[in-house]
Amino acid sequence: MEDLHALEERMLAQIADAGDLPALEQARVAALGKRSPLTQAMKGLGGLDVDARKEAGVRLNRIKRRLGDAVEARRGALERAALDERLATERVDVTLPPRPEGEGAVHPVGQVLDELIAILADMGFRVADGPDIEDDFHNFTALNIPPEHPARQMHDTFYFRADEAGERMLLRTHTSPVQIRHMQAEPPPHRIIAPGRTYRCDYDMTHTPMFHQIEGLVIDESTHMGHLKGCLIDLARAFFEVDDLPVRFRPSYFPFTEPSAEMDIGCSREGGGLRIGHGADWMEILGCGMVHPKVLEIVGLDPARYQGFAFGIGVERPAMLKYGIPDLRSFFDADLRWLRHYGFAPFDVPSLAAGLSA
Ligand code: 2NL
Repeated sequence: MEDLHALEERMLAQIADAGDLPALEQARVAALGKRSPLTQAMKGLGGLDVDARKEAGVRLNRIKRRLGDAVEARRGALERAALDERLATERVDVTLPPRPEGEGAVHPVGQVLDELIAILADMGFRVADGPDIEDDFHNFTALNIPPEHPARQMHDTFYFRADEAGERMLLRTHTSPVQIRHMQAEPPPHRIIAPGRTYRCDYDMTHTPMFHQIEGLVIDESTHMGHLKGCLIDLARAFFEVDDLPVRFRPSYFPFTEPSAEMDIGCSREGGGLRIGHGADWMEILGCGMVHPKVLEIVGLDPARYQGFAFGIGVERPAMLKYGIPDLRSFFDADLRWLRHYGFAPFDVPSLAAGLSA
């Protein structure tokens, strides 16, 4: 067997000479691998008598440890050298122009939703949400809409197939079920808005099967119709940015409010164009009313103690009016040229103050 000392020196020299990581790996295998003289010598220990085995074992293990340490030290040095080399040669040119990045735009529906939410949030409403797929109870029954009501007919509501128990789920026809769920889950007082998608099986010049709505709900022990009017007048004036916007409330009917009303805003239709805020004509923009006692009872509130108002606003029509978009159906064509034309820059929602100051 080669002299152990000479073997160690030879292996250490090979390790120190390794110029890169593959060469170092070769040196490691030669020094410590299965077929290396060192490993072979360790295998031969079994043939020695006890004292000789002990002494040789100690020597061989010491050499093995020193060779292992030398490999790791060399590896560290090579890696550091490689990093220094990269740092010295690679440079980031901070003067290069940025890569062009496609810029998106906010859809007018999203913009108008954000504007309405910002105004209502400033008044103290909180945003609530809920599922698009609803059950009959939350979409109809809880809102005092009886089974024979026309809104329940197949041609208005998108129904899913009935389950084993015979229950048919549906796509919500308004966001009212969000408010029903909120009243069931939380104690009064309530002051929430429910913005979101709604669905009705209808498609023509002025209807799309999916559209957007914001509903609002205020329930406590003293809110009355005066609060409803003040809130909705402020909302319309802030949204359309006309301080003296003429408004009127007309009696109406909804199963879930009593009394019910529709709110119109003043406009003019002279010369084919439509102008909001001035003129002799009226345009309907929302429905509202005092929450029906039956609805309060269904969600477990005592109508002798609690009362309040609710309203529902379609989003697409105010968006068309405010931003001069002529065709409702174009909203959902997913045409990028249309979006580039009518879209908004992100983070550009005027606050209530900005709206009123216009
Ligand atoms: C419309 C009319 C309206 C409501 C929605 C409502 C919700 C609950 C209770 C009572 Cl939980 N009412 N919502 C009330 C009146 C009118 O919407 O024409 N929307 C576009």
